[in-house]
Amino acid sequence: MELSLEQKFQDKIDRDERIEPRDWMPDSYRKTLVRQISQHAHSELVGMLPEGNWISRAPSLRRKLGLMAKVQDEAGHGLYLYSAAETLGVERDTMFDQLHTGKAKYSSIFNYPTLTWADIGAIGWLVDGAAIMNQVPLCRCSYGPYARAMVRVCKEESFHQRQGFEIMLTLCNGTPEQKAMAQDALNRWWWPSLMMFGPNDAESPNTKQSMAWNIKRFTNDELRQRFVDMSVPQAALLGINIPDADLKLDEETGKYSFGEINWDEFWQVVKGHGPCNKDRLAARVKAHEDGAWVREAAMAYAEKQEQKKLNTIAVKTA
Ligand code: BYC
Repeated sequence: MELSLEQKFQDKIDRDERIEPRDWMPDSYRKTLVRQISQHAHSELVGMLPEGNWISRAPSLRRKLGLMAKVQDEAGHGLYLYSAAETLGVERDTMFDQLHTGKAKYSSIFNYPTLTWADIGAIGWLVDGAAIMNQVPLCRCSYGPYARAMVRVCKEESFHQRQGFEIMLTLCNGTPEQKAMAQDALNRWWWPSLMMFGPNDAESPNTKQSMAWNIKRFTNDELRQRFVDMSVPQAALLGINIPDADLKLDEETGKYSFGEINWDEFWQVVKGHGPCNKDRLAARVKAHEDGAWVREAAMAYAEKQEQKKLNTIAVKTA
């Protein structure tokens, strides 16, 4: 019996093989990937903003260079991810329009303010830490271009995470005021970092299908739990306290149980009503508009090169 295209596709997924851009795929698989990859790309771009505004205020030249390199890396991640999404047939300008008009989602985490230098440490340690936990499994995602992009992204993210932890360690080994600043940053970034993993599994409409397609390899709650288990000993090493009175080690499982996340806050932020949503979007739109001349110059240069090539061919064939 001839297998349907859908059956052949699912068999390939079940054999843990990669799907490539020219392979047949169900519309719903394509749509899910465009949704996830474009949201991920937007997160990288918007993610540059909370850190970018500390470049001019970094406490030393060395810190400034490190932070500048990190922010540039995030721009690169955005580019790999937009390119991966484009292989699914969606135009980059369409994705930008969706971001700039507020129709597209991006990670809730970037709608919180960066009030002190310690926030830059906390973002590297916790936000990049959460990003790696979520993204390492995506290196095994069934869609080839996304999985391959994630390999490089994860290498760079793990460097960012170490850089952030080192900033926290320096502050925690510094003056009492510096240690207090690190504690304050942990207090403000802990819960939003847990929210990055998305709603609880019971409230996550996309997880089941994304796992059946090998896009996601673990559920939101599984990854969140791993993140908590990884971070608790790191906070102990820093000598600062995780702001959760319900955090408790289960001796039998070796896992930490933790308090209830404020899901109302999460959905408010996702729906555009977080502390910085409006500022982030305005800054992003301004950056896009200010960069118009660069895109125009690049297009003019590409057209000139193309014309030169055509002229050379014309001369050769004359
Ligand atoms: N913020 O059914 P669910 C980074 C949405 S790290 C906003 O569980 P899914 C970086 C979700 O989109 C951050 N929205 O969805 C780090 C869905 O809405 P739609 C980016 C969220 O897709 C350092 C609805 O809630 N990382 O880039 O199965 C520096 C229901 O959720 C959030 C990625 O994007 C949230 N936190 O799972 C710079 C990783 N959580 O689309 C940059 C790739 C959920 O149905 N993405 N929503 O309207 C993923 O792994 C998955 O998409 C998620 C959500 C785990 C995030």
